[in-house]
Order: sequence, then structure tokens, then C-alpha cells
Amino acid sequence: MGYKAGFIGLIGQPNAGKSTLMNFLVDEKVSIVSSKPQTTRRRILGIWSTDQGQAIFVDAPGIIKADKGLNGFLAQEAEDVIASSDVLMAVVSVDEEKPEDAEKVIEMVSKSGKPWVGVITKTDIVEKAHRLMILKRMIEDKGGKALSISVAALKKDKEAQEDREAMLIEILDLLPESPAPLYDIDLFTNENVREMVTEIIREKCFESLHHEIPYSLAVRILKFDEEGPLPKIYAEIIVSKENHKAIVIGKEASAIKKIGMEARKEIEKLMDEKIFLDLKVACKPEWFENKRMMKELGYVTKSED
Ligand SMILES: Nc1nc2c(ncn2[C@@H]2O[C@H](COP(=O)(O)OP(=O)(O)OP(=O)(O)O)[C@@H](O)[C@H]2O)c(=O)[nH]1
Ligand SMILES: [Mg+2]
Repeated sequence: MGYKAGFIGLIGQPNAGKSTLMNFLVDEKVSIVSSKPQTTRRRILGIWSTDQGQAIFVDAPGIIKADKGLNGFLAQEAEDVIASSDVLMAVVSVDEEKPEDAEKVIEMVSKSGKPWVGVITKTDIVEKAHRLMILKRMIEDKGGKALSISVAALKKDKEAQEDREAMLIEILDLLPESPAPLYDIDLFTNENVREMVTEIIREKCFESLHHEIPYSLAVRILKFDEEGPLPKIYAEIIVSKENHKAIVIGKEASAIKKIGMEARKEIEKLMDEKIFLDLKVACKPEWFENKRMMKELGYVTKSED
């Protein structure tokens, strides 16, 4: 087998475990994860390189139907990932609310005409274990190979590592031949530190805030000052309604302090040094209806770029 390289799109319903799976496969925290659906907002690349080839995973937002605003962007982004990948992974969870939703994903991926595999996630949820066989059959009925991943996606034991390697080799085999790697083999993502910091802050907001707030919130870096021994990062949490500001800040600033502390710890891990993080909250009414704001926040599809 010659050297292989290409893009593998992860396609699934919101919350199916796509980002968790990609992080597990590339063995790095590249894409943010939360217990709420619609966490991932734009494609994030996770890169795995070996002597035999390079697998570039494309984590996409979950499949949703919408044509405008932020949701319209999410729907378009997932579609673009299907169109631009070499290989697809239909990611279906045993924990899906409606099993028909898994079928929709499998149908969509199999209809693409591209090589694909089905990956069944969350198989550690014992009360849903009976779904494993149903999903496996759904995948095989559409001509796909069914792979499953348990809590493996969250664990680092030997068995999980073996599952991981087996899955990677299976995927590499489906990729096109390539004369050379497509990205530097030392990279595990194409995201820069600034983008990763923005996403880490957004992840902490997703877990700490409830109802509609995380869905109408965005984060941007105002200043990234790397001079001196303690890098200083000034970021802004953008909400769409004035009354959301007080909620994000919390009583005696308790909510924003918690978000800031959790984000700082993770950013320090990423940058491998102590940092100073300053978070502000600003209201930009209906920012997701504003093309310029959407572009500034990175929510712009390739075709609009
Ligand atoms: N029990 C269990 N939970 C999992 C597993 N994989 C992911 N999860 C959890 O499922 C939730 C959603 O995971 P994500 O990886 O964010 O899902 P996603 O498909 O990327 O979601 P969106 O970005 O919103 O489309 C998180 O709370 C994860 O911790 C698994 O194998 N077992
Ligand atoms: Mg995700």
C-alpha cells in the first residue's frame, strides 16, 4: 500500500459524540465537547500522521435543518463537510433520542457515494445496549462497515488504545493515495492558539450556562499580549440580549468567575505556562443576524469566504 492522505468528515446528529471521537482518534483535545447539543459550530481539523499516511478528521456541527442565522450556518457547514471530504464517518449513538435520527445520518452518508464507515458511540450506556445490534444492522443494510466505540472514547486503557489503532488503520485504508502528507506531520490540528483559546472559553460557557444562553453566545479575543513572562489574554463573551449579561456574570460575578477559572486552567495546559485571563461580557443584539459579526467570529462558510 502506497502513502495515503485525505479528509474524513464526521457526520452525525448533534450530541452524538463526534468531537469526543475525534479527540480520541487524534489523542489530543482539539475540539470542544459538552453535554449539550450543537456545541461544535464550525469545522475543526484533527490530524493523525503515521509512516503509512495522514488521516485528517473534520469534526462538523451536528446535522440540523435550518436556513438562516447561526443555525443556517451550522446546517450549511455540515453539508459542506460531506461534500468536501474524501471519506465519511456516520457517527451514531446508542443514546439517540429517536433511532430514526440515526437512520437519517446513515442514509445521508451512504448516499454521498463516498467510501464510508459507521461508528456507533456510547456503547457503555448499558440500558441502551440493545440498540447496538439495531444500529449495526442499519449500517450494514446500507452497505457500510460498522465499527463501535465504547466509553473507549473517554478512557485511555490498553483495550481502548487497541480499538483506536484498529479504527485508524481501517480508515487509512479508505483514503486516496497521496505523494506526500497534506499537513506538517508534527501538527495535530490546523487551529491556532487564539482559535483554541476562544473555543475553550466557549466550552466552559456551554457547560455553565443553561436554556437558550449558550446557543446565542459567542466569544472573541480582544487582545492577546504575549510580551513578558505572563501572557495576558483579554476576551469578550458576546450575548444577544441585555438580560443575558447579568446571567453570564452571575450573583456577585460567581458565574463568570467560574467560567474564567475553568478556562484559564485549560488554556494554561494548552500553552504550557501560566496566563492571565480577563473576561468581559458585551451585548450585541442579534449578532447572528449580522453578516459582518458572523464573519468576524469565524462563522462563515467556505463559499461565502
Ligand atoms: N457515556 C458516554 N458518553 C459519551 C461518549 N462519547 C461522548 N460522550 C458524551 O456525549 C456528550 C456529547 O459529546 P460531543 O463529543 O460534544 O458530541 P458532538 O457529536 O460533537 O456534539 P455537537 O458538537 O453538539 O454536534 C458529551 O457529554 C460527551 O462527554 C461515550 O462513548 N460514552
Ligand atoms: Mg461536537
